[in-house]
Amino acid sequence: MSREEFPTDRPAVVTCGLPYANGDLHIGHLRGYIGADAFNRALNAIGQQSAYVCGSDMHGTPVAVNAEREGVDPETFALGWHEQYEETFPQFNVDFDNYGHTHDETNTAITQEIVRTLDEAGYVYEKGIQVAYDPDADQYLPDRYVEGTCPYCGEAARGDECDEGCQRHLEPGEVEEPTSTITGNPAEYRERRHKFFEVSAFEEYLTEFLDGLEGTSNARNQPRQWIEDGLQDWCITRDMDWGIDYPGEGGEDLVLYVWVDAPIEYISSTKQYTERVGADEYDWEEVWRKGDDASGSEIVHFIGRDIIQHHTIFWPAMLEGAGYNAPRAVAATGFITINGKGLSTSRNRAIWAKEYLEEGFHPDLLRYYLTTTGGLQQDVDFSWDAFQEKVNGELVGTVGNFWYRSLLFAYRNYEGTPEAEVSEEVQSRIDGAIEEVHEAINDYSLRGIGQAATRLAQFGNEYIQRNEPWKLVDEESEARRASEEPSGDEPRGPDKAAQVIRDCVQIAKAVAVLLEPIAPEKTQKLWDQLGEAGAIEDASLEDALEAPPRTFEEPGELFEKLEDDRVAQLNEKLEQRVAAAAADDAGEGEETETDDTDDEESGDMAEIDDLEPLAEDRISFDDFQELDIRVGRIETAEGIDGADDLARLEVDVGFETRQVVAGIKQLHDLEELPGEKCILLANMEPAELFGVESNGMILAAGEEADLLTTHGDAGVGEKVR
Ligand code: B3M
Ligand code: ZN
Repeated sequence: MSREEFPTDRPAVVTCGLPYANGDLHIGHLRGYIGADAFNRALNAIGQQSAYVCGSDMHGTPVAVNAEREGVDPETFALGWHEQYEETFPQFNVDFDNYGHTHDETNTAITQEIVRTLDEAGYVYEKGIQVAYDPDADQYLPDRYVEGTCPYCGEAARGDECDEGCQRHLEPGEVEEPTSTITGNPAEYRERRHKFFEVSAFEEYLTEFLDGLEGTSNARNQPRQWIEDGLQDWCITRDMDWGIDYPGEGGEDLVLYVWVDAPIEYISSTKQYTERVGADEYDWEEVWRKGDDASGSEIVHFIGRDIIQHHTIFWPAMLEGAGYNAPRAVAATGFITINGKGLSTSRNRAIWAKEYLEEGFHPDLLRYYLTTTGGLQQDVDFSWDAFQEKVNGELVGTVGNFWYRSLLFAYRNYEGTPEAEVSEEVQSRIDGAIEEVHEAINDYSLRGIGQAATRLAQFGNEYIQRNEPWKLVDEESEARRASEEPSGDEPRGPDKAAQVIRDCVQIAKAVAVLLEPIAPEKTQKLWDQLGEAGAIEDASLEDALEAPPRTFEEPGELFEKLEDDRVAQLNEKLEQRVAAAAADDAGEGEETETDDTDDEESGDMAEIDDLEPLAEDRISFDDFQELDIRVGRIETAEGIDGADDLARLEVDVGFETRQVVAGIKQLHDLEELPGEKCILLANMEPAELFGVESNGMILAAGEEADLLTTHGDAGVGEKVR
């Protein structure tokens, strides 16, 4: 089913996964909030009515565990963080139309109403299950109170999520070798009665829903696999005090699982927005309530790729069961790595929101970096060096340079916008850029939006260079001195100069209009410099073609170069911070992360006589660099019919999934491989084996084809260097 393109005449809502109100915000969070904010601004710019709503996620063990650690009750603890987030987001120009939280009255009421509706419709049932219990702490161990091993991929996992491995949601009792995070003791199991939501009843609905779902491809493909594997019903209650009370009978001592009320905040927050501005301006029910209009909703969710299952299985099933509209799109973004390594808050390997601002950097620089470095699905690496390159190259060198030189020239020679018509060439180039933004929006490509603007500025620089208006202006004064008009058919001198500068001013304005979703504050400054009235965020993309005011003041430069010594300083600070955290860790003698391997000796030394001698010939570092070796994750593995040794693998390499043929059929239990990380030579020439194309080579060692892997936090898609 293909949907009517944006803009449509129905109101849209853009949301972003709710931050748990449990700690400082960092660059990993910001990627999502900034991205969704930019998308919402872009929708507005093309005339799509849209609201951007979100809220703090106050419940669940992520909050309770951290509150307990601080010795504060969870409500006070969560509210404290909530208030901080409310202050922090605007500092990054993240402009929510409503920012609520899951513990408020609106969300409590809507959550309980939805659960009651599901119950009345027969989708909720009670069942006895084994729940982890810590006898020493005399406490049940929901979710983050228990850790163990993922039954699907074997990675270390939390009670309700395989956060280090396959990212699956885990049901109570599923995690293997469970230990209590309170005492470190092995958990016992006890029988408890809990409420279940019958997700399995929605198999057909969800299959169809996924076929029509827009956004990133991972948000369609992963859940398809989960459906194929068989949908499990979902336990929606927990043995805790902190949360929203289960509203029906038989659940008096239970609260709802945090993942029930968290997404419902998307609805609640939209409702609060309507309550503030009035239904005439924005009607939340038109967005969320299922009406007669079968053409679907304009609900767009931005989320992290670790919570796809919640948004594409549980959530649409709940919405459908309770009579609400399902999302039009789920855009699942990749993670942020820092200097090529996984972001780790406990290792202090992160760029904190506060820290970034305290360093004195403008929020729009980070907005630009995070939205235009890599596609949505890709993991994006942040390093101060890459940040510097992007800022100096694209923002200072291309956009800022073009803005400043064209406006300054216009100001000095014409005191503003020269009186001339915009040339056809420039008019159609701007039209093209506007079209690119439309396409990017409909592809959910933030990078596409940013690139449309930056490329237009690039064109502006080339245009000014090619037409050399400074020479034309000189010709004007020479001509005046010689009191003769320049000859030739083409207008030369003053007319031509005015024409070129008129074009440049228009391009400068258009770049600002196009870039506004990503750099709202900097583009507002350019808007002011052009003498435009009002807010650039209220401008529509078409305004890019409207003439700026005739006169304006002397412009100033809007971007500042980031110097090498500053970057060196920032790098050092970050290194020291990470080292200090590691030292603390070692001092305490306890692991704070689960991804460290233990010291167990495995893989003994091979017999020297059996080894291939070391190569005599050396290769250069450049030669090595030519090998594009990546961390991958095996998605599927199956034998190739007719070939004794060969297996066909599908390997996720971050940007795409590669089909690879490997001689491991006899040597590995193929069913065990999905979910395993592997190392892949990605730029191996493609080859065909038994009629199957192999597009890469899995690296293995030894007679048994021991598959190479990584043991730390290197993410999928990362380059081996
Ligand atoms: N609070 C944070 C996360 O898992 C979680 C998101 C809720 S979105 C409804 O990324
Ligand atoms: Zn797993």
